[in-house]
Amino acid sequence: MIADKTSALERRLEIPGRVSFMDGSGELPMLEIKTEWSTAEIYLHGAHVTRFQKRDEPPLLFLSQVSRFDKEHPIRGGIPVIFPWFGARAGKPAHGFARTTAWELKEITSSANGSISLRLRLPDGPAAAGFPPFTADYIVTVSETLELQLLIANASPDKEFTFEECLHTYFTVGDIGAASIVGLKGVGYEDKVENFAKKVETNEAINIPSEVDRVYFDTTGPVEIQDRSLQRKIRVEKEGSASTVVWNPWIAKAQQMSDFGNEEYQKMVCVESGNVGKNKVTLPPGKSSALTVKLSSAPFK
Ligand code: TA6
Repeated sequence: MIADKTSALERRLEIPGRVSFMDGSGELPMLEIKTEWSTAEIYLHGAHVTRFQKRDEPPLLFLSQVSRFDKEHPIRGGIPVIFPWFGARAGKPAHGFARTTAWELKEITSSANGSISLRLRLPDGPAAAGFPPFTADYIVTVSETLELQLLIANASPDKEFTFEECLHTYFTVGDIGAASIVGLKGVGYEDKVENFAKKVETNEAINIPSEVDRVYFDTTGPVEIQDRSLQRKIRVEKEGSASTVVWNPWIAKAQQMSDFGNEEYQKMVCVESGNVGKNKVTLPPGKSSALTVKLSSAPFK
């Protein structure tokens, strides 16, 4: 039952009718946030936003129907928080430990403009061994848009802190064959599907006709997902981020992933905002960084 898993502090943070604690899937603690425009769901496990849905719109975020919901595994879909490394790392879990750690809820703010903000903190733990002391806070603001801010501070008096970070967002599309990504023309990228071959994007509108797994570097501009099937465009604006990752596993990879449905590749695309690879962050002692992403949507014909 949720009662025994929710601390008195967390209970005190609830806002009747707007922010409620409940048992999510797998009995993992989850917060449901309701605003006049939208509903959102966030798990303490991985500080993972799994749902953002505006009134009269399909969900903005894709969540796999066969995702695992347990303390050991990341949730498949929504917005995994990738930190302090991106991708594979020898002897370590892929994409860091933040997405499989239970974050602490520190604060809930209800603003006069009707938005709700949550601040969560990544607790210290053995997984962080080998890194200088740091703090990682995540602020999620729900309104007509969804805003996310990952704040990293190097608490070391004398050591640099180098890390990668990425908000690995899974977006819903009506039909991957009728969706395009705009905003990356002329940007250099590494194509993981072709053994990290270095390329430059030549397309104004990127279509997804097969497996796509690309890291675009040195790009700070907005990206738009144009969905002709749902007649919706999703805008990804960001600050403090120099990398954009575009991913769709397509058929073969979908079949290899036990927590992803074989046909689900048709209904999602990841457009991720972060600082990875050559864009990784190095913070001097005592310094901090902010990765900010704002997600919005509008009709698209
Ligand atoms: O962000 C793209 C990517 O790095 C892909 O290479 C693919 O592995 C994807 O992330 C999912 O990774 P995961 O560890 O969640 O299965």
